[in-house]
Amino acid sequence: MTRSAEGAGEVPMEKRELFSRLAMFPPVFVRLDGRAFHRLARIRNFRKPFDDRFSDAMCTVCTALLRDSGMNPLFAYTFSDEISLFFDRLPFDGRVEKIDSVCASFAASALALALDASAPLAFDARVVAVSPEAAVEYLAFRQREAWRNHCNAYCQHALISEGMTSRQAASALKGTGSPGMHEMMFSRGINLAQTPAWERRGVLVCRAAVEKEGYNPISGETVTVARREIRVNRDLPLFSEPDGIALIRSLM
Ligand code: DGT
Ligand code: MG
Ligand code: MG
Repeated sequence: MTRSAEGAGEVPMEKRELFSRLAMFPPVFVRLDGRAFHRLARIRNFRKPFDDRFSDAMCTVCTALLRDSGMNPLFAYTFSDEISLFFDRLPFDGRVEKIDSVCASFAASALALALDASAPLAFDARVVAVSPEAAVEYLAFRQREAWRNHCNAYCQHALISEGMTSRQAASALKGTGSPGMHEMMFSRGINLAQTPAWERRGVLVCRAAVEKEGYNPISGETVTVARREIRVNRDLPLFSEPDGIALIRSLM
């Protein structure tokens, strides 16, 4: 056998796994985003501008990530086709490739089940290094994106309903800021400040302490036990305002 045919003899195979040891320290967010979900939305006929069944399915994915994935993120924030997972401790010794790939593949299979999908779907994943302070800023940043996405989705839908193609609608809206979009929809009878909160501000999925009545078979008494339950909050404050900041801090 020639030297070039042996090839790998020069560099041991395990050394070719260039990124497998790349690791992060907590706290971090892992952000997942649906791959080409414009196509999924078209194929599955998602309601426009917002489909509460799709949002419910994304919340089901968040719940599964918190409860069943074994990775134990502290909470999840979701809007549109994205999910941000907050980790105060990292699984897999913080190894980025492993965290990203397991989060994304777990989310994809959970969403496929939730939507009863007949074709595979995928998420991409990235890690975002934060500090506790930067975590609050990060969530405010994603929530601003949720608001922009919300205004854009309503305006796009309105213009397309009036006869524009999606390309024409996108170019008509280019450079129109949120106030302009607000006025555009107001003149069509929709107040963008009064649409459902989950459409404007996204949804938080977190654990909350609850007290449950239990029965102690040894003493025969009814006792109160503290449990942690997963809660889906569709009525969020602004993460840039004091009550939103307090809510996030209470989770961390
Ligand atoms: P990507 O992320 O670069 O692979 O490509 P996309 O197509 O996933 O683009 P992205 O993530 O910027 O936008 C999310 C898409 O998902 C966008 O086309 C609208 C769609 N989508 C998300 N939520 C809803 C919904 O509630 N209703 C409808 N009709 N579409 C939605
Ligand atoms: Mg996407
Ligand atoms: Mg997206």
